[in-house]
Amino acid sequence: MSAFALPLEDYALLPDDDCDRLIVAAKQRLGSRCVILGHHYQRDEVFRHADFTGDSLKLSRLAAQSEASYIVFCGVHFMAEVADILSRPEQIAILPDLAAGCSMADMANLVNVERCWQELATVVDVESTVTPVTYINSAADLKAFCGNHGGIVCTSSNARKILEWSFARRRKVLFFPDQHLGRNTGYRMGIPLEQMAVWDYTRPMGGLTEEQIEKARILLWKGFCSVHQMFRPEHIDRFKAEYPETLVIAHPEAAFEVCEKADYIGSTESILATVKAAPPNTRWLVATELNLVNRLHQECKADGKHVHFMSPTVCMCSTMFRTDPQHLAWILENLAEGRVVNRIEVPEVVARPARQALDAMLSVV
Ligand code: CIZ
Ligand code: SF4
Repeated sequence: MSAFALPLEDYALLPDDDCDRLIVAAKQRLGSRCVILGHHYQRDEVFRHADFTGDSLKLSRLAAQSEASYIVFCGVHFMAEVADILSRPEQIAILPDLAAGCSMADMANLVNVERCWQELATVVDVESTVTPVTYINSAADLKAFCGNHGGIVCTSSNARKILEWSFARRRKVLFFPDQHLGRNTGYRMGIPLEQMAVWDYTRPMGGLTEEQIEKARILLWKGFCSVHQMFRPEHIDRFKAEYPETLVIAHPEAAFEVCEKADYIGSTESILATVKAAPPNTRWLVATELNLVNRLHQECKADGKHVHFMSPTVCMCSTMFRTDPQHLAWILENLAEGRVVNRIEVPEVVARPARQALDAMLSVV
Protein backbone atom coordinates (compact mmCIF):
# COMPACT_ATOMS: atom_id res chain seq x y z
CA MET A 1 0.00 0.00 0.00
CA SER A 2 1.38 3.43 -0.80
CA ALA A 3 2.11 5.66 2.17
CA PHE A 4 -0.36 8.36 1.14
CA ALA A 5 -3.28 5.99 1.61
CA LEU A 6 -2.52 5.70 5.31
CA PRO A 7 -5.10 7.46 7.46
CA LEU A 8 -3.93 10.23 9.78
CA GLU A 9 -4.37 7.89 12.76
CA ASP A 10 -1.58 5.67 11.47
CA TYR A 11 0.83 8.61 11.23
CA ALA A 12 -0.04 9.54 14.81
CA LEU A 13 1.69 6.33 15.94
CA LEU A 14 4.89 6.88 13.97
CA PRO A 15 7.97 7.96 15.93
CA ASP A 16 9.31 11.45 15.14
CA ASP A 17 12.41 10.05 13.40
CA ASP A 18 10.31 8.07 10.94
CA CYS A 19 8.17 11.14 10.25
CA ASP A 20 11.33 13.14 9.70
CA ARG A 21 12.47 10.78 6.96
CA LEU A 22 9.01 10.80 5.33
CA ILE A 23 8.90 14.61 5.42
CA VAL A 24 12.34 14.96 3.81
CA ALA A 25 11.50 12.42 1.10
CA ALA A 26 8.08 13.96 0.34
CA LYS A 27 9.61 17.44 0.20
CA GLN A 28 12.16 16.19 -2.30
CA ARG A 29 9.45 14.73 -4.48
CA LEU A 30 7.42 17.92 -4.34
CA GLY A 31 10.39 20.19 -5.05
CA SER A 32 9.45 23.77 -5.89
CA ARG A 33 5.74 22.92 -6.07
CA CYS A 34 5.56 23.19 -2.28
CA VAL A 35 6.81 25.79 0.16
CA ILE A 36 6.75 25.24 3.93
CA LEU A 37 6.40 28.34 6.10
CA GLY A 38 7.28 28.01 9.79
CA HIS A 39 6.25 30.45 12.50
CA HIS A 40 8.74 31.23 15.27
CA TYR A 41 6.52 29.55 17.86
CA GLN A 42 6.68 26.14 16.19
CA ARG A 43 8.46 23.33 17.93
CA ASP A 44 11.92 22.40 16.62
CA GLU A 45 10.87 19.09 15.06
CA VAL A 46 8.60 21.02 12.69
CA PHE A 47 10.53 24.29 12.45
CA ARG A 48 13.58 22.56 11.00
CA HIS A 49 11.61 21.55 7.89
CA ALA A 50 10.48 25.09 7.04
CA ASP A 51 11.80 26.70 3.85
CA PHE A 52 11.14 30.10 5.39
CA THR A 53 10.70 31.07 9.01
CA GLY A 54 9.37 34.29 10.45
CA ASP A 55 6.51 36.13 12.09
CA SER A 56 3.11 36.35 10.53
CA LEU A 57 3.93 39.59 8.68
CA LYS A 58 7.07 38.25 7.06
CA LEU A 59 5.44 34.94 6.26
CA SER A 60 2.33 36.56 4.79
CA ARG A 61 4.55 38.61 2.48
CA LEU A 62 6.41 35.47 1.45
CA ALA A 63 3.13 33.69 0.82
CA ALA A 64 2.08 36.55 -1.49
CA GLN A 65 5.35 36.33 -3.44
CA SER A 66 5.63 32.56 -3.57
CA GLU A 67 5.51 30.69 -6.88
CA ALA A 68 4.69 27.36 -5.24
CA SER A 69 1.40 25.60 -5.91
CA TYR A 70 1.11 24.50 -2.27
CA ILE A 71 1.75 26.78 0.69
CA VAL A 72 2.02 24.66 3.83
CA PHE A 73 1.68 26.94 6.82
CA CYS A 74 3.14 25.56 10.03
CA GLY A 75 1.44 28.08 12.24
CA VAL A 76 -2.18 28.65 13.23
CA HIS A 77 -5.44 28.95 11.36
CA PHE A 78 -5.54 32.73 10.81
CA MET A 79 -2.06 32.60 9.24
CA ALA A 80 -3.10 30.01 6.66
CA GLU A 81 -6.15 32.16 5.91
CA VAL A 82 -3.87 35.14 5.27
CA ALA A 83 -1.71 32.99 2.99
CA ASP A 84 -4.81 31.98 1.04
CA ILE A 85 -6.09 35.55 0.78
CA LEU A 86 -2.78 37.01 -0.39
CA SER A 87 -1.71 34.23 -2.73
CA ARG A 88 -2.89 33.73 -6.30
CA PRO A 89 -6.23 31.93 -6.79
CA GLU A 90 -4.60 28.77 -8.13
CA GLN A 91 -2.30 28.44 -5.11
CA ILE A 92 -3.44 26.23 -2.27
CA ALA A 93 -2.90 27.06 1.42
CA ILE A 94 -2.68 24.12 3.81
CA LEU A 95 -2.74 23.93 7.61
CA PRO A 96 -1.25 20.62 8.83
CA ASP A 97 -3.64 20.37 11.80
CA LEU A 98 -7.02 22.05 11.41
CA ALA A 99 -7.34 22.29 15.19
CA ALA A 100 -4.39 24.70 15.35
CA GLY A 101 -6.32 27.86 16.14
CA CYS A 102 -5.48 30.84 18.35
CA SER A 103 -7.36 31.33 21.61
CA MET A 104 -6.86 35.08 21.38
CA ALA A 105 -8.26 35.25 17.84
CA ASP A 106 -11.32 33.36 19.09
CA MET A 107 -12.08 36.10 21.62
CA ALA A 108 -13.51 38.30 18.87
CA ASN A 109 -16.02 37.14 16.29
CA LEU A 110 -18.10 38.87 13.65
CA VAL A 111 -21.27 38.79 15.75
CA ASN A 112 -19.78 40.55 18.75
CA VAL A 113 -17.70 42.99 16.66
CA GLU A 114 -20.77 43.99 14.63
CA ARG A 115 -22.76 44.40 17.82
CA CYS A 116 -20.00 46.59 19.22
CA TRP A 117 -20.03 48.71 16.03
CA GLN A 118 -23.80 49.17 16.27
CA GLU A 119 -23.60 50.08 19.94
CA LEU A 120 -20.83 52.58 19.28
CA ALA A 121 -22.97 54.06 16.51
CA THR A 122 -25.53 55.09 19.13
CA VAL A 123 -22.89 57.37 20.67
CA VAL A 124 -20.64 58.53 17.80
CA ASP A 125 -20.76 58.65 14.01
CA VAL A 126 -18.69 55.47 13.64
CA GLU A 127 -17.94 55.66 9.92
CA SER A 128 -16.34 59.08 10.19
CA THR A 129 -14.95 58.80 13.73
CA VAL A 130 -13.71 55.24 14.38
CA THR A 131 -11.12 53.21 12.46
CA PRO A 132 -11.47 49.49 13.13
CA VAL A 133 -8.02 47.91 13.47
CA THR A 134 -7.65 44.18 13.76
CA TYR A 135 -4.52 42.41 14.90
CA ILE A 136 -3.54 39.84 12.30
CA ASN A 137 -4.42 37.25 14.98
CA SER A 138 -8.08 37.26 13.97
CA ALA A 139 -10.44 35.41 11.67
CA ALA A 140 -10.67 36.41 8.01
CA ASP A 141 -14.21 37.78 8.41
CA LEU A 142 -12.92 40.32 10.95
CA LYS A 143 -10.27 41.46 8.50
CA ALA A 144 -13.12 41.76 6.00
CA PHE A 145 -15.08 43.83 8.53
CA CYS A 146 -12.12 46.22 8.71
CA GLY A 147 -11.85 46.34 4.91
CA ASN A 148 -15.58 47.15 4.69
CA HIS A 149 -15.35 49.97 7.25
CA GLY A 150 -12.23 51.85 6.17
CA GLY A 151 -10.05 49.90 8.60
CA ILE A 152 -6.83 47.99 8.47
CA VAL A 153 -4.87 45.00 9.82
CA CYS A 154 -1.77 45.24 12.01
CA THR A 155 0.83 42.87 13.37
CA SER A 156 2.99 43.23 16.45
CA SER A 157 5.82 44.47 14.18
CA ASN A 158 3.91 47.39 12.71
CA ALA A 159 1.18 48.26 15.23
CA ARG A 160 2.53 51.78 15.85
CA LYS A 161 2.65 52.72 12.17
CA ILE A 162 -0.81 51.29 11.66
CA LEU A 163 -2.23 53.29 14.57
CA GLU A 164 -0.59 56.42 13.14
CA TRP A 165 -2.21 55.66 9.78
CA SER A 166 -5.55 55.20 11.53
CA PHE A 167 -5.39 58.41 13.57
CA ALA A 168 -4.43 60.35 10.44
CA ARG A 169 -7.89 59.39 9.11
CA ARG A 170 -10.27 59.24 12.09
CA ARG A 171 -10.24 60.40 15.70
CA LYS A 172 -10.73 57.04 17.37
CA VAL A 173 -9.63 53.44 16.97
CA LEU A 174 -11.51 50.26 17.80
CA PHE A 175 -8.68 47.78 18.36
CA PHE A 176 -9.34 44.03 18.51
CA PRO A 177 -8.84 41.34 19.69
CA ASP A 178 -5.75 41.99 21.88
CA GLN A 179 -6.11 44.71 24.49
CA HIS A 180 -2.42 44.50 25.46
CA LEU A 181 -0.98 45.15 22.01
CA GLY A 182 -3.38 48.09 21.65
CA ARG A 183 -2.60 49.52 25.08
CA ASN A 184 1.16 49.03 24.96
CA THR A 185 1.36 50.57 21.50
CA GLY A 186 -1.02 53.46 22.18
CA TYR A 187 0.73 54.36 25.42
CA ARG A 188 4.11 54.56 23.73
CA MET A 189 2.61 56.86 21.09
CA GLY A 190 1.73 59.27 23.88
CA ILE A 191 -1.92 58.32 24.44
CA PRO A 192 -2.57 58.38 28.20
CA LEU A 193 -4.15 55.32 29.82
CA GLU A 194 -7.27 57.35 30.69
CA GLN A 195 -7.93 57.78 26.97
CA MET A 196 -7.97 54.03 26.37
CA ALA A 197 -11.09 52.17 27.49
CA VAL A 198 -11.54 48.40 27.60
CA TRP A 199 -14.53 47.16 25.61
CA ASP A 200 -15.92 44.16 27.48
CA TYR A 201 -17.68 42.32 24.67
CA THR A 202 -19.70 40.23 27.14
CA ARG A 203 -21.54 43.31 28.42
CA PRO A 204 -23.99 45.73 26.79
CA MET A 205 -22.19 48.83 25.47
CA GLY A 206 -18.93 47.08 26.31
CA GLY A 207 -19.59 47.91 29.96
CA LEU A 208 -18.84 51.60 29.22
CA THR A 209 -20.78 54.81 29.70
CA GLU A 210 -21.41 57.21 26.82
CA GLU A 211 -18.96 59.59 28.41
CA GLN A 212 -16.23 56.94 28.55
CA ILE A 213 -16.83 56.08 24.90
CA GLU A 214 -16.69 59.72 23.87
CA LYS A 215 -13.49 60.30 25.82
CA ALA A 216 -11.67 57.18 24.57
CA ARG A 217 -9.21 57.52 21.72
CA ILE A 218 -8.67 53.77 21.63
CA LEU A 219 -11.34 51.23 22.50
CA LEU A 220 -9.47 48.10 23.50
CA TRP A 221 -11.23 44.80 22.94
CA LYS A 222 -11.03 42.68 26.08
CA GLY A 223 -8.98 39.89 24.48
CA PHE A 224 -5.60 38.53 25.50
CA CYS A 225 -3.10 35.81 24.74
CA SER A 226 -3.13 32.99 27.27
CA VAL A 227 0.61 32.46 26.79
CA HIS A 228 1.74 36.08 27.18
CA GLN A 229 -0.56 36.80 30.12
CA MET A 230 1.51 34.36 32.20
CA PHE A 231 4.41 36.79 32.44
CA ARG A 232 4.29 38.96 35.55
CA PRO A 233 6.34 41.95 36.76
CA GLU A 234 7.36 39.90 39.86
CA HIS A 235 9.18 37.50 37.54
CA ILE A 236 11.38 40.37 36.41
CA ASP A 237 11.97 41.58 39.98
CA ARG A 238 12.91 38.12 41.21
CA PHE A 239 15.26 37.46 38.33
CA LYS A 240 16.94 40.83 38.58
CA ALA A 241 17.49 40.36 42.33
CA GLU A 242 19.85 37.54 41.35
CA TYR A 243 21.21 38.98 38.09
CA PRO A 244 20.87 42.79 38.22
CA GLU A 245 22.64 43.29 34.88
CA THR A 246 19.85 41.46 33.02
CA LEU A 247 18.24 43.11 29.99
CA VAL A 248 14.52 42.50 29.67
CA ILE A 249 12.66 42.22 26.38
CA ALA A 250 8.91 41.65 26.19
CA HIS A 251 6.42 40.95 23.45
CA PRO A 252 3.68 43.63 23.29
CA GLU A 253 1.04 40.95 23.92
CA ALA A 254 2.41 40.88 27.49
CA ALA A 255 0.65 42.95 30.17
CA PHE A 256 1.27 46.67 30.47
CA GLU A 257 3.05 46.25 33.87
CA VAL A 258 5.48 43.77 32.32
CA CYS A 259 6.21 46.04 29.35
CA GLU A 260 6.72 48.96 31.73
CA LYS A 261 9.56 47.07 33.40
CA ALA A 262 11.12 45.93 30.12
CA ASP A 263 14.15 47.54 28.49
CA TYR A 264 12.79 46.66 25.05
CA ILE A 265 9.37 45.78 23.67
CA GLY A 266 9.09 44.03 20.36
CA SER A 267 7.50 41.48 18.06
CA THR A 268 9.11 38.08 17.64
CA GLU A 269 11.20 39.34 14.71
CA SER A 270 12.39 42.29 16.76
CA ILE A 271 13.15 40.13 19.83
CA LEU A 272 15.32 37.85 17.68
CA ALA A 273 17.09 40.75 15.98
CA THR A 274 17.72 42.66 19.23
CA VAL A 275 19.14 39.74 21.19
CA LYS A 276 21.23 38.46 18.27
CA ALA A 277 22.73 41.93 17.72
CA ALA A 278 23.49 42.44 21.44
CA PRO A 279 27.09 42.38 22.69
CA PRO A 280 28.55 39.02 23.78
CA ASN A 281 28.16 37.93 27.40
CA THR A 282 24.90 39.82 27.94
CA ARG A 283 22.03 38.25 29.88
CA TRP A 284 18.44 38.44 28.62
CA LEU A 285 15.07 37.75 30.15
CA VAL A 286 12.51 37.24 27.41
CA ALA A 287 8.72 37.37 27.59
CA THR A 288 7.44 35.40 24.64
CA GLU A 289 6.69 31.81 23.64
CA LEU A 290 9.03 29.11 24.96
CA ASN A 291 10.07 27.44 21.69
CA LEU A 292 11.36 30.73 20.33
CA VAL A 293 13.22 31.50 23.57
CA ASN A 294 14.84 28.07 23.76
CA ARG A 295 16.02 28.32 20.14
CA LEU A 296 17.37 31.81 20.70
CA HIS A 297 19.27 30.57 23.74
CA GLN A 298 20.86 27.77 21.70
CA GLU A 299 21.81 30.16 18.89
CA CYS A 300 23.33 32.75 21.20
CA LYS A 301 25.17 30.65 23.73
CA ALA A 302 28.35 30.46 21.64
CA ASP A 303 28.67 34.24 22.16
CA GLY A 304 28.42 33.73 25.89
CA LYS A 305 24.93 35.24 25.88
CA HIS A 306 22.40 33.87 28.34
CA VAL A 307 18.81 33.92 27.19
CA HIS A 308 16.18 33.05 29.81
CA PHE A 309 12.47 32.49 29.63
CA MET A 310 10.60 34.93 31.86
CA SER A 311 8.01 32.69 33.50
CA PRO A 312 8.89 30.04 36.11
CA THR A 313 6.18 27.82 34.61
CA VAL A 314 6.40 26.37 31.13
CA CYS A 315 4.10 28.22 28.75
CA MET A 316 4.13 27.11 25.18
CA CYS A 317 1.43 28.04 22.74
CA SER A 318 -0.66 24.87 22.92
CA THR A 319 -2.31 25.49 19.57
CA MET A 320 0.98 26.07 17.74
CA PHE A 321 2.13 22.86 19.42
CA ARG A 322 -0.59 20.89 17.64
CA THR A 323 1.40 20.95 14.42
CA ASP A 324 3.68 17.98 14.87
CA PRO A 325 5.91 15.92 12.54
CA GLN A 326 3.10 13.35 12.25
CA HIS A 327 0.66 15.87 10.74
CA LEU A 328 3.37 17.36 8.54
CA ALA A 329 4.35 13.93 7.20
CA TRP A 330 0.69 13.10 6.60
CA ILE A 331 -0.09 16.19 4.56
CA LEU A 332 3.20 16.14 2.59
CA GLU A 333 2.90 12.49 1.64
CA ASN A 334 -0.62 13.15 0.43
CA LEU A 335 0.51 16.20 -1.53
CA ALA A 336 3.31 14.22 -3.13
CA GLU A 337 0.59 11.87 -4.41
CA GLY A 338 -1.43 14.83 -5.67
CA ARG A 339 -3.98 14.64 -2.87
CA VAL A 340 -4.75 17.87 -1.05
CA VAL A 341 -5.73 17.56 2.61
CA ASN A 342 -6.52 20.34 5.10
CA ARG A 343 -6.92 23.10 2.54
CA ILE A 344 -7.78 26.50 3.98
CA GLU A 345 -9.95 28.41 1.57
CA VAL A 346 -11.49 31.78 2.36
CA PRO A 347 -14.62 32.49 0.25
CA GLU A 348 -14.05 35.40 -2.14
CA VAL A 349 -16.87 37.43 -0.62
CA VAL A 350 -14.82 37.51 2.60
CA ALA A 351 -11.37 37.40 0.99
CA ARG A 352 -11.91 40.53 -1.13
CA PRO A 353 -12.53 43.03 1.71
CA ALA A 354 -10.05 41.18 3.94
CA ARG A 355 -7.43 41.60 1.19
CA GLN A 356 -8.24 45.30 1.08
CA ALA A 357 -7.45 45.62 4.82
CA LEU A 358 -4.29 43.50 4.44
CA ASP A 359 -3.14 45.43 1.37
CA ALA A 360 -3.69 48.66 3.30
CA MET A 361 -1.32 47.29 5.94
CA LEU A 362 1.25 46.11 3.41
CA SER A 363 1.26 49.53 1.75
CA VAL A 364 2.00 51.21 5.09
CA VAL A 365 4.94 48.97 6.03
O1 CIZ B 1 2.69 38.27 14.29
C1 CIZ B 1 3.10 37.19 14.70
O2 CIZ B 1 3.64 36.36 14.02
C2 CIZ B 1 2.89 36.86 16.11
C3 CIZ B 1 1.74 36.02 16.46
C4 CIZ B 1 3.74 37.31 16.98
C5 CIZ B 1 4.91 38.10 16.61
O3 CIZ B 1 5.25 39.04 17.31
O4 CIZ B 1 5.56 37.80 15.61
FE1 SF4 C 1 -2.53 32.97 19.71
FE2 SF4 C 1 -1.09 33.50 21.92
FE3 SF4 C 1 -0.65 31.26 20.52
FE4 SF4 C 1 0.07 33.63 19.52
S1 SF4 C 1 0.92 32.64 21.35
S2 SF4 C 1 -0.98 31.97 18.41
S3 SF4 C 1 -1.62 34.92 20.30
S4 SF4 C 1 -2.56 31.81 21.61
